[in-house]
Amino acid sequence: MLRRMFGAVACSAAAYFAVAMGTTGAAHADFGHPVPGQATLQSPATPIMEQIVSLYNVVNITIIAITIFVLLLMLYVMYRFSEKNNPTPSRNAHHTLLEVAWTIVPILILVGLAIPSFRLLYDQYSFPKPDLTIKATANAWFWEHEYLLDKQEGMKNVTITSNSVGDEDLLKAKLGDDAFGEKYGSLEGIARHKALYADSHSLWAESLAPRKLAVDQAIAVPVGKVVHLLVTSNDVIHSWTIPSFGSKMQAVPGRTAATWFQPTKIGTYYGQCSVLCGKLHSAMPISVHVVEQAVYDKWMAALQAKDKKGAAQILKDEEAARTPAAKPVAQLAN
Ligand SMILES: [Cu+2]
Repeated sequence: MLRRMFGAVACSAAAYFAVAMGTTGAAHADFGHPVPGQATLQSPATPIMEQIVSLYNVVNITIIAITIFVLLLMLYVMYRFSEKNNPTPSRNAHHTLLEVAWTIVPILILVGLAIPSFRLLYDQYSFPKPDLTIKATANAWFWEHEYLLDKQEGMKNVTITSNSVGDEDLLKAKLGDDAFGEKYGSLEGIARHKALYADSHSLWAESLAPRKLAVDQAIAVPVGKVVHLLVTSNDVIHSWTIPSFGSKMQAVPGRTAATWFQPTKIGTYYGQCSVLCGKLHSAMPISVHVVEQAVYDKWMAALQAKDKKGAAQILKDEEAARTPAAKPVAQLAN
């Protein structure tokens, strides 16, 4: 019976492991944002996030295996030691070996979980030498990213302000301000919101950016480079987050915190402010383009020449070139 029980645990753990690896590893490989139906973490784009995903898998498998083991044990005990099957109960009150085992085994399991967990914590707070330092400043309700470059010859610091792009912005860009005013000017409140949502649907389908995560000016970092990110705030507490990087840091006014990431995959990665900061908390998305060094240099040269439009276009062209035509469109819930 015991052998059969352990067999069942091993089987279900293996099955779960296959599912977990499939969903976190392959299915979302090309996205830097959540997708409909997603049940697990976003795909990793940094070594730290890879560690987070594997710890998540190990902890989940352990929990599921223990739950199944306890369930089967209870069912077995209920059946085997029922009044009918076991009319004269044993008078034994102790079993030394069993008691030692049910103390030692959980300790070993906890130590086994603690080792990768402490290793991850240590790695998250061990900052490798930076290739690039960016200071992210949170404002109600947008992010500013200042590239700290003035130690390099001929370079100035540049600041990129990222504002959220909404349904209204997309429709205005398509129709022009006058036509937009004529069509939607008389609408108010929920009616306006509903009309804008319905009419912008097809525009979002064409857009490369997911709805609710799009920004007007994204930032870019070169692939494979270590980026230090200093995080602070101008008003209330916000939080800078890119799930695929495994980076999350509170932005506290009057203080500067730091995190780091080393993106290893080219792509566009999205995140949001992750601390409830007020009315327009949802309008604080973050978009980071991870690009080849040459593209980054071109983009930075445009920014140094104060050509923000040109810089944004460089990122847009690069994204369009690497995005397959039949890109699945992520429509986040309204
Ligand atoms: Cu917020």
